[in-house]
Amino acid sequence: MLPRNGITREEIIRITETIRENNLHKEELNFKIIVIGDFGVGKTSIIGRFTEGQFSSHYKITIGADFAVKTLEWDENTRINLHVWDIAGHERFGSLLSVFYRHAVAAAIVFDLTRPETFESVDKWLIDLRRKLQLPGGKSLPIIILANKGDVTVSTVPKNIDDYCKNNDILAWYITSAKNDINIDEAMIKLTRAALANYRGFKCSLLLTEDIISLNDAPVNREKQCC
Ligand SMILES: Nc1nc2c(ncn2[C@@H]2O[C@H](COP(=O)(O)OP(=O)(O)O)[C@@H](O)[C@H]2O)c(=O)[nH]1
Ligand SMILES: [Mg+2]
Repeated sequence: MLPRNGITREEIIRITETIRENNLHKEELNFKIIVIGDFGVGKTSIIGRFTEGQFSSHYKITIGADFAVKTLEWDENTRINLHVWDIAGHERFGSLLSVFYRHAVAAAIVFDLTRPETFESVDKWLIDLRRKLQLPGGKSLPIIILANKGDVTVSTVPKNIDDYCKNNDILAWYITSAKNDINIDEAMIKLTRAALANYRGFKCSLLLTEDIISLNDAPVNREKQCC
């Protein structure tokens, strides 16, 4: 067989097969993460930065509910496809259709440091989110707050933001910049880690329930490792 760029066809097939085999054992998870907040705070830019590694200063209004996917090779056993959902011009109402929230496992609420009044809206978004999205098993939804456009100013960070997060069961908050790529990956990884812990905890409690049911059916001594 003729070599192509120095690699034979057989070698290409062998390498492809090795990659396929290496990946077969991986658990593949699909997580929906939603990004909410007022119009113009930088949601679409943050999602673009995280999923495409790009920033465009050309103003582009998001049309229709939209999402972008980013695949994370989380560890040697786990691949996570993050479906990051963007809202679609309904920001002005501060309330979204339940279908947008459905099956989400985590959320980022964004405000704009150059318009401190957008922090006031965070509460409105949080109320809408909690009203329309409950995780199975009563788990707490991982939520982070992103104080965006930190490249322009940080003097407007709300003084009460730590207390706000503590009092409202918010996982963490970050000063971000979609423009200068500050803290976006860190924030999204933190959110994903919490969603994964929830998911594993949920699977674990399902396994335990199965155990209880089957133990009731047929009491046998056995050990089962969970998570
Ligand atoms: N300086 C700066 N501008 C940003 C940043 N993120 C977004 N923008 C700009 O803010 C405007 C609104 O951003 P966009 O992502 O469309 O906001 P959305 O309505 O929340 O989706 C656009 O002109 C962006 O270029 C940032 O981190 N820094
Ligand atoms: Mg947008």
